[in-house]
Amino acid sequence: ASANIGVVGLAVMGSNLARNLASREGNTVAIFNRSYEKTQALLDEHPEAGFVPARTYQEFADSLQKPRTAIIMVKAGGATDAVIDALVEVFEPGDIIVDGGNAYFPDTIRREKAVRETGINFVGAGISGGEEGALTGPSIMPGGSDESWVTLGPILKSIAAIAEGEPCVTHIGHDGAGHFVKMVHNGIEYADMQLIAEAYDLIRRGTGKSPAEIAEIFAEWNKGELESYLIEITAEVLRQVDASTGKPLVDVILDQAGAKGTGAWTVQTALSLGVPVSGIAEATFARSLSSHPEQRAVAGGLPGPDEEFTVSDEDTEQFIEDVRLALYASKIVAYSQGFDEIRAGAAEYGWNIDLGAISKIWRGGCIIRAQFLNRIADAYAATPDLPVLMTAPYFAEALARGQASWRRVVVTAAQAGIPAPAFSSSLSYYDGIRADRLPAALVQGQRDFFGAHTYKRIDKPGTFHTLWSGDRTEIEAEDTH
Ligand code: NBP
Repeated sequence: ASANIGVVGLAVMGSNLARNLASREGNTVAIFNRSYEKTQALLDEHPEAGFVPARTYQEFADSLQKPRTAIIMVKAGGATDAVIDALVEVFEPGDIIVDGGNAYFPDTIRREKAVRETGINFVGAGISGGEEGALTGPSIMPGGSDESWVTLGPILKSIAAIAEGEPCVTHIGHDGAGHFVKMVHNGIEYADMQLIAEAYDLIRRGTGKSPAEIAEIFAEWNKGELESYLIEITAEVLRQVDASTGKPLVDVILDQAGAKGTGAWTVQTALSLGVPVSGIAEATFARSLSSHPEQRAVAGGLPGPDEEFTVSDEDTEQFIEDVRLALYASKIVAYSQGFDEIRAGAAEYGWNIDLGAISKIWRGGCIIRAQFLNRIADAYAATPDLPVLMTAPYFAEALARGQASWRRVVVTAAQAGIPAPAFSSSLSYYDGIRADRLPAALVQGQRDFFGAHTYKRIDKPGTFHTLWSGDRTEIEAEDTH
């Protein structure tokens, strides 16, 4: 046995992760892929990596020093189960199996429980950063046992991205905690992307600026508080000219956004936890709306506003600044909601999650990396049990500074007939959560009327019901919610 770490699954993510591991001091990497061609190709292309190839799972296990550590990077779902079953056959108690794919966290909880019964450790680790990150340094979100982390921690720290001197990996919590946090990361990513897209759309349709001109605006924004990987790549995409038509590339790309499901998982999970992640939900639904050409074709005939929307030259600068501030405020809401979901998930599943540590490991390697995450880390450092992230002084100030602009942008979008679901739902969330009183009181009244669901009063304890179909007097009732 000559390898200290192994990788199973050598498609783009696995081969890049294997190369990343091999490039670090002291690592010898065993590699295995179901079909041997991929193993051979990786050996041929990267002789410098010193990989130890295996043709069978048994050979793979034999090539690993004990306790064995292997990272699985295969297609999420049935393929992951197949590989786990095969590894369990050839591994021994004390060995560690890591699933680095995009698993749905309930699957990870199930797998961890099943594998633990064999004495083998199982760690579900979210890995973000795409193929580039896998090769040069991803952000890694491992769950699993404390015992596994002792062995795995140093290895993962050696391959993770570095942000401000710290590796972008931390032990998130037990069993499915890592994949849960990776899921919410992706949900936040959906919201961030949709907000940027809405900002672009408003500026383009309001001012008539070209994609290349808007690219310059985003590049400028990237020097300030919005600085982030997603803003940076947005400028790159908007600058790109299509070789075959000479048009801006963004104008020839079909306007139907795809999704691999992690946004939907984030929203489904939030619904069952009762956490309003409205920004992420709207971003996910916006992709769905875009991807129904048959509906859009018939709905295209529905009327919009009578007047055409144009921002005058003299108002252009203010309008763009308004959009920037609306984007920043909505982004704060989206992150606040995402962290709320992690907090609720931790409570539900019994994970001891350090929210500040999560914001730190997202500063590098992953798709939502941004300066902004330092502010989130500061907020949780000051108040670890902060109930609503956006109420931290730094964010509350930013929202106060941006809210007039934010409101103008949402009004403008509505009047102009430009969809801005993430901007407007974020603003509604902000106004909802800060409201003294909500019309939920009326909803409770309605529920009591048709279903005797009862209500509580503001002026005395107890649970009450009005005899709606009788004489409409109020009685004390059992609490049925
Ligand atoms: P894919 O998701 O395309 O999976 C291909 C790999 O799965 C191949 O190695 C294939 O082997 C293997 N595989 C399959 Br399919 N069924 C198998 C089975 N029954 N037994 C053993 N191996 C099997 O690869 P990828 O795009 O590199 O992604 C790997 C993982 O990383 C996925 O879970 C994905 O969701 C995740 N991912 C993450 C990011 C990110 O940014 N974090 C990006 C992309 C992907 P074969 O060669 O024999 O067919």
